[in-house]
Amino acid sequence: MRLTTLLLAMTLVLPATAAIAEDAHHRPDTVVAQVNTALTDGEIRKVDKDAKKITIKHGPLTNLDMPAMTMVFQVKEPAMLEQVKVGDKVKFAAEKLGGSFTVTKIDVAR
Ligand SMILES: [Cu+2]
Repeated sequence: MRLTTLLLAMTLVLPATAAIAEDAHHRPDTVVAQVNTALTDGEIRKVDKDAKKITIKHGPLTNLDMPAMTMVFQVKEPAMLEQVKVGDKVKFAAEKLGGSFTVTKIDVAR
């Protein structure tokens, strides 16, 4: 009788506990995904195809903990240098790859 009561109690409690754990587990993932995919506003100041570098006046980069500034970035794909020209307003993402600040995604804002 006691065992039956215990099993019944577990059956009732476990699904609720699992649901809470699932919820708590998924929330941080969602936040990380939003930070990683967030694009920052920028304006192209210089494109150096030989050095595969690009100078961008950018807004705050929250994932890199960086305030707004003008700086030089590496580019992940050389083709990115063909997509933009000086003066273009862009939306871009940057990460620190191999110790260098690198543009990983860039779109011209239209
Ligand atoms: Cu910067």
